[in-house]
Amino acid sequence: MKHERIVILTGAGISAESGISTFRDQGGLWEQYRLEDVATPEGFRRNPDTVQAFYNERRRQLQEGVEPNAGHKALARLEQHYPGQVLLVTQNVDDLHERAGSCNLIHMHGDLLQAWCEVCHQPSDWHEPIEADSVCPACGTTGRLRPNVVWFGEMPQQMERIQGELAACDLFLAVGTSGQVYPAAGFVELARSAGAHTVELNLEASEMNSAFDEHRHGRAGEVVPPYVEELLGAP
Ligand code: BV8
Repeated sequence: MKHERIVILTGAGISAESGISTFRDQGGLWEQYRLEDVATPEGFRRNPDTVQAFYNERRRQLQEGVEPNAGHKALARLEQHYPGQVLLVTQNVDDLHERAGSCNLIHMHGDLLQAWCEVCHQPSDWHEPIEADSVCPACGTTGRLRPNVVWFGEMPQQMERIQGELAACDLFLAVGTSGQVYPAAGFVELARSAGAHTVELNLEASEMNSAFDEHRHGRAGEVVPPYVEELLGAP
């Protein structure tokens, strides 16, 4: 087996063919909303109803006919059949990797289908809209729930574990990410300094394009499955 430990980073681009808006493409979320208003703690403090509505709408959409696509399924197939370790780190807050069958998975920017209580700091599964009078299932407090999502200026989740895995990997793949948001955009450099081979699978060259050894440009549903078959077929 050529590679013992594979780390995969995904971004919004892998969910685009499932009908979920990306952030920075034509018609993306940051064309409809100001990032500062809906994806920062300051924005939430200023206008909690606006932020809750932004995430309630995305949570609703996610549960209305959105399905994992061939890109998600190929990454799950790699985890299931590859003889080495495969860790999937996603910036996405949708549940499409889980629904495609990925298990060894980290949601570094949180999970749209969880709420987080500002009083007891516990996450809870949450598939409904979060309202001003929603009650925390863990501590019973009313009106202090927010989406369990990492906003700008907040620390992404499980960073120590991710950094340890990047320092030990020998293959790093980035799928469907523009490479504009840190610390995720810096992962390719950490992988390179660990001596890993690095591959970018994206619709077009990302901000971090020059940091990758190899590039497969195209839609995730078209470029990820054949690349996974190459990895599974390699001696
Ligand atoms: C942190 C929330 C420190 C959930 C997200 C000034 C002030 C404060 C902070 C900063 C600052 N300057 C820099 C920073 C750091 C900041 C940052 O990087 N800002 C950027 C904008 C410059 N980062 C942070 O704040 C992070 N935290 O630094 O904490 C700290 C330290 C100590 C203690 C406390 C704190 C937190 C970042 C997380 C923010 N939350 N999301 C949500 O609402 O979803 S980020 C958001 O962007 C999403 O998570 C998204 O995944 C992520 C990255 O975007 P992409 O996934 O790459 O999506 P994008 O649309 O950009 O690109 C899509 C790509 O797919 C494109 O390349 C496209 O070509 C491609 N594509 C499209 N279709 C397809 C396709 N590819 C394949 N197939 C297709 N069909």
